[in-house]
Amino acid sequence: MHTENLACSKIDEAVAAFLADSSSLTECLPYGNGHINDTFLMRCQTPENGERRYILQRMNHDIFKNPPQLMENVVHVTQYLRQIILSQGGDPDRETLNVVKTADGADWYQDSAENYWRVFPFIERSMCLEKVEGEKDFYDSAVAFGNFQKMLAGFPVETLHETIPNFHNTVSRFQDFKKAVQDADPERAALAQREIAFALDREQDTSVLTDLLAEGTLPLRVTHNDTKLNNILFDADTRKALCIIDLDTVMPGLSLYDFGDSIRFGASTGAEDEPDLDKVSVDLSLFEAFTRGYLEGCAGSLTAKEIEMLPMGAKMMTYECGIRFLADFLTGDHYFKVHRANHNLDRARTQFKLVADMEKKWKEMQAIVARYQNPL
Ligand code: ADP
Ligand code: GN1
Ligand code: MG
Repeated sequence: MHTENLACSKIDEAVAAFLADSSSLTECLPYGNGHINDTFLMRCQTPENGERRYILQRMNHDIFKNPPQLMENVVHVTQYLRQIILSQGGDPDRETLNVVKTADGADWYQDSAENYWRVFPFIERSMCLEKVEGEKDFYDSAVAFGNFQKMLAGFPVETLHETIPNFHNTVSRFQDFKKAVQDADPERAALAQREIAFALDREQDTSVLTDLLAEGTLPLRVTHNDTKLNNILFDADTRKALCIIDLDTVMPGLSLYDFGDSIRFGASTGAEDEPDLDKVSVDLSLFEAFTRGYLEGCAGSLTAKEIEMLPMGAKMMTYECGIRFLADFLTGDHYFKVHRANHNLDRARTQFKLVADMEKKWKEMQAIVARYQNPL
């Protein structure tokens, strides 16, 4: 077995907990580009000499404080989706994640170093895009995220645990950011002076969504909350959106969170960590494609106020992600995985460049949304 580069020593224990016969494992290597969990691709030989692949993940329990509760959400949500997909004649083995049990019948495994592990079947003949390659892909992802929310509209929301409290509460994120500025490493703070000022200047925006939620103007729904493009798998044969993954943050939330988080990642002309800011701007054609797809996927379930606020959702999710990256940079990169010096600062810069560009293109973004709100 190849176990090159394995991030944690107890992985063998985890593999043994999930596989009836550990000797069937032929390879286990780090996989994917997630910023949070440690993800591995396991290849196993079947008794018929075929191959079966699985995703093995060590859940990040610094971030997700209660992995058993998180897994209860994931099991509950995937079983619910499975029933809906079946009732619609779909293929639940490909259109939703499925949790693989340990040999003891549990949904997760805790190793002797207190790491929490889980396994999903690898969804074969699928692909994960790290960047939008065309309007059609982005539109498809929008329909899928809208449809995901629609499928979960009847989910018993009171049974969901809050896996990260205040995840998209921008007011509370701003408080955390200000604390990070106070506690910042001085050299890092000096490098990020302009970005800190940019973020502080926009304090008055931070309560827009929380106020509308508190006064009941925007409805609470079951949302995904982490709708970036690499949290969706596309069918490799048809290139259609196939399966929404990374269900760790499925929680009550605003539709604007899902819309906005997709826009901040997918409607940018540059990568999330592009160091050359000249390459980073909001592509309005992509913004329009996503708006069209998301409203189609939600199939009439969004209120007029939600639709009107879509541009604000995009701006606030981009700003919020920017202050999260910047806070992490200032305090030593403990949250998001980093792969080079100043990586989180580069990420924060792209988010703020996008916020500034949205402010410039605000009227156009509103006009695009209005066209879909009042179709001719
Ligand atoms: P993180 O929370 O760290 O972002 P994800 O759950 O998103 O972790 O997984 C990381 C990557 O692994 C995904 O972006 C995707 O490429 C891949 N992946 C995750 N689950 C599956 C699966 N069941 N089948 C195929 N690929 C998967
Ligand atoms: C993280 O897990 P991943 O890589 O899909 C983060 C999101 C951020 C995103 C930025 C649980 O998403 O909130 O928007 O990075 N997830 C968590 O790329 O914090
Ligand atoms: Mg992910």
